[in-house]
Amino acid sequence: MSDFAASTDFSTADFAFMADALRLAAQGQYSVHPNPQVGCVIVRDGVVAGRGAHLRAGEPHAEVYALREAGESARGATAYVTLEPCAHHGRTPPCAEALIAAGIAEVVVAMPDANPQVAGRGFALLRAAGIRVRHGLLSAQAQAQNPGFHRVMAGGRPWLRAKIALSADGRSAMTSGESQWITAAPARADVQRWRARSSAIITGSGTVLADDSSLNIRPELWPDASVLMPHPERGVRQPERVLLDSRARLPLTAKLIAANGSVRLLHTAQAPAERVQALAQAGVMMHCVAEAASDRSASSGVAIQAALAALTEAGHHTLMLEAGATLTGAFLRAGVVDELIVYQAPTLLGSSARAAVTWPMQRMIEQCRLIVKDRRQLGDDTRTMYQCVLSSE
Ligand code: AOF
Ligand code: ZN
Repeated sequence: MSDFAASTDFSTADFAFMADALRLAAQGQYSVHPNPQVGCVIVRDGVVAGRGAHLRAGEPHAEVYALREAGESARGATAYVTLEPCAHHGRTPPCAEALIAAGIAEVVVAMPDANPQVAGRGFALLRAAGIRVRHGLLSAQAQAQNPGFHRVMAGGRPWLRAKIALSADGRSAMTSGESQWITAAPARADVQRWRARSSAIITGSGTVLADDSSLNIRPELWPDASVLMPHPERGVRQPERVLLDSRARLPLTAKLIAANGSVRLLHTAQAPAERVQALAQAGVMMHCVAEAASDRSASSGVAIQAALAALTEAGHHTLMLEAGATLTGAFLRAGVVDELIVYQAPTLLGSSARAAVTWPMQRMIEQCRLIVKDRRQLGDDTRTMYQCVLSSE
């Protein structure tokens, strides 16, 4: 971590330039995973000389684009960056060195980078080169832009959003499991955006066997994709699809396998070796993880904590759960859901239809209260974003 305290002496102009850098960072929200969204603004004599955003892992960082645009004006200028400039040779060379080489006089940072490869080294490099460094400007906003990245880098678990779709009477599928479609096109387009903001989409074998869903991003369902996505002509980044399937029952003919993008299957020692081998040959990344200790049916047999550990190990920090009632209930009860996205449609599915979340409760004291973060209308459907207070840090 940084070895010096956050500053408090920021001017109105500092706030405005950092707000601009945060807006730039958001350009990477659909494309940058597994890297964080980062933005940079270079200001010389009160005038913006260069702006940059990190858009894709493996491509230049925000500072590099901003320095390129600033050219000679970078000499003696101030750089506003939403994350501590990196000090390591990763997929790209260190930004701290690039800022030094360009003759930047001052660097203002929103928040330190907890990535152990950076963690204070970026600040140290800059200061050793005689650059004035201040940090802590709009840090809460920068933190909220990459909650999963920051928590994983600090040794925590990925950020997890669970999505459910409900009828007006709170049901999410018929007894047969049939659930297509409850919500209409605007809500389904919104789901596409949440998928695109995730590094992986998790589902359970029950859902895939019932719906044969591909769970990938289809820009044709997403009318504003070309506006919101940088370089749409380069195609969308497909989040990894993750299947919790203890017995590796996924058919080789499943759309999940045929669709664009990679698939990871987490199974347990219960899975027959020949199924594991056949799926691996079909290109599915196979992982054997621990079995849930009790209540096996609740999580397809795969232990949720073990699944999250495997996904963290694989580099994921922002996950979306799109599963049936059993798996959604198991994740909620495990306290690992950070946000619950509920789409509700103006329709009644009747009293024999299924609940969205399997979580047997007997008494009012057991209820799981949620905090409403946002509620809006999407066509005739509503979307409510809930914060799960139960989620354990
Ligand atoms: C910055 N500016 O714009 C970003 C940073 O694999 P690499 O080389 O892309 O490095 C990724 C790491 O660099 C990432 O985990 C994070 O610590 C940092 N990201 N740093 O100075 C940027 N995107
Ligand atoms: Zn960098």
